Amino acid sequence: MPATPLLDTIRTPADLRALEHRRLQELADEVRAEMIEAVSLTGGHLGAGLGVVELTVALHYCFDTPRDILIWDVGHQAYPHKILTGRRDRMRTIRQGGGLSGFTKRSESEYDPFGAAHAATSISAALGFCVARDLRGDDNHVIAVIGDGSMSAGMAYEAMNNAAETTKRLIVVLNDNDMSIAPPVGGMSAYLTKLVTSRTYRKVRETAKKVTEALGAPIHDVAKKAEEYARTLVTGGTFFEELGFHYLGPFDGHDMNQLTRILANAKLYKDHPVLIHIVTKKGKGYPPAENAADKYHGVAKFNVVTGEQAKAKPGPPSYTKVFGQTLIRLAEQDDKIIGVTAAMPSGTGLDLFAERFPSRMYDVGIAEQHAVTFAAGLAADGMKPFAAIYSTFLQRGYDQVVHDVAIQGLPVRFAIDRAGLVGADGATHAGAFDIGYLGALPGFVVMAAADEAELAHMVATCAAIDDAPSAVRYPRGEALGVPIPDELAPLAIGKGRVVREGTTIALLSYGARLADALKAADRLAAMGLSTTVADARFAKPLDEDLIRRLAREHEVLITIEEGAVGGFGAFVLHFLAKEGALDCGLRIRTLTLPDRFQDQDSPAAQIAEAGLDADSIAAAALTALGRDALTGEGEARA
Ligand SMILES: Cc1ncc(C[n+]2csc(CCOP(=O)(O)OP(=O)(O)O)c2C)c(N)n1
Repeated sequence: MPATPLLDTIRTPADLRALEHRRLQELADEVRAEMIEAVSLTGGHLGAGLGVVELTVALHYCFDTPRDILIWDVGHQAYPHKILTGRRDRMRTIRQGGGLSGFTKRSESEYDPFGAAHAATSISAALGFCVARDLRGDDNHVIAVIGDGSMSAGMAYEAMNNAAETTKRLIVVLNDNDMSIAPPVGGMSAYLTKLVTSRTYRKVRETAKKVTEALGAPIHDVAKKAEEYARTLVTGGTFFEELGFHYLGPFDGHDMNQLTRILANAKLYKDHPVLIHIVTKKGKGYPPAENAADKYHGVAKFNVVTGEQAKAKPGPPSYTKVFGQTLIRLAEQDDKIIGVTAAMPSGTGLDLFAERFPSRMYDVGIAEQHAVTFAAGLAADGMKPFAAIYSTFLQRGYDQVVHDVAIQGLPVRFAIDRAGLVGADGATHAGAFDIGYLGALPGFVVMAAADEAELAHMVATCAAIDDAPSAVRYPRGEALGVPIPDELAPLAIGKGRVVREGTTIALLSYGARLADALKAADRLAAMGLSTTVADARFAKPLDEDLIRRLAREHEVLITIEEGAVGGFGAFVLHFLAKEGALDCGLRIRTLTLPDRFQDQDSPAAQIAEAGLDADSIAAAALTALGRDALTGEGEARA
């Protein structure tokens, strides 16, 4: 355990504010050590939090939280904030079942006024708090902290564009560590670098400060005037100024004196929103993180001394990797295939594609909406774009999926990773809704992979579909170890497959729950219940012949999917109702995720909680038959 004598005296930020200023850095050092120790035991987000330790201490020192509203963008950097806001004793439960969330969460603490996990929501939310305050006639401060990576997202600009005409008092801290998860991309990133590296700017700012000091102005006026001189003299106003912000910076975000001075100073601005540009180092203070290419953005458990992370047991590759490798195979035969990612090259497996085809891979930044319409443009001009986007992040681009892709029938291929429950990342990252939101769109081909060989075939199927949008969903994590065939044949569109023939019960699985459906069938067989297991493959178009047959020839039909209510099961029910097939007493049950947001837990515990493991599937079939869910006792109907 790190020695934490000062931190031991801090239960809430009020205790921190009672400290002498000269002790703040000492506290920051202890918070950093505590965070490294805690995350080494749990795994989680490390680099981003280490980079904002000084900022976190300074913010709680300068502002009266929770009365002053502090909103962290994404929330993955809020571990130091959690340590300082009464959650230190639960840090070792982070991202585990029943433990702290890995992000900010309203229900967790009054110091988390707004929850997050998706990027670039902080300025909009903060603006809402500002207006509520202004309408109430209150005088609390509102601060949003946003990273340079998140500044690549459209929402940040929508909010900044709207800020100055909406409130006079908002503080935005731009935490510029020149990193997203991967290196940041785009014009704004280049612009920020220019601001930071502009030596003339820095020099003039320093000179201006000295001049103002010499004139004997009070300390806060000194900083303010110095910035104004520097701005006028060198930049003539920045991009942020044009949007109506006072721009202050760039400052060293690890210099406690500078940070507390500038934050105190920012409180004085009452006529315009303020943007404070600080420069920090992702992974600061922990050499293994500072030196790693990814700055230890997200880590497994690790050895504090060496920084070495626990290795996953050798096993099958992840679905992500299978997708990346398959796309490379296909792209070798087809030079129209293009990879598109929204700031997630390694998360989507497109980093592999980028190594092989650097000129055919586009990282557009944290900009899912743009990624989708950019891909639509590519498709409209004859290319074959694969937009690889997590299910949860594609939600942000949904209007673009509808308006730019589906209505125009453009053959954009969507590779939907992290479909289904995602374990430690919890509800904000769960891929719960894509089956419903894509299956609702006319003309879309919507698939889910039951294993990695299926995924490879489905990616090949997407590549072959040139007259319609298509999508394939697949889960987080390791695949099943099923060999991937040498020949990748496109599947027959809208056709499922029967994996096991039976007579009494039909289990119709859509996607990666198939393995558990087969296990459930084994259990049922052991009770003498003959069970058919089918893999639907497609949620759209549905395999109507298969569904008709399963409904006609079995007493019970169970649909299984790792997605929200209103997905595959609903489509099957809708079809059967239309056919009148439900009028004859078919016993049908739809197994989906529960109709509530599930918190983080181990993947197996989440699946069991959702009632989608083998035992739950078997129990659902037994109950539908009127038998005991556990023992299977009771009589099946003749
Ligand atoms: C809408 C959305 N897309 C993608 C992500 C995945 N993601 C999480 S953090 C992150 C990088 C954020 O970079 P930055 O804001 O600079 O913060 P840093 O980690 O560098 O502190 C990304 C892309 C996300 N959270 N939300």
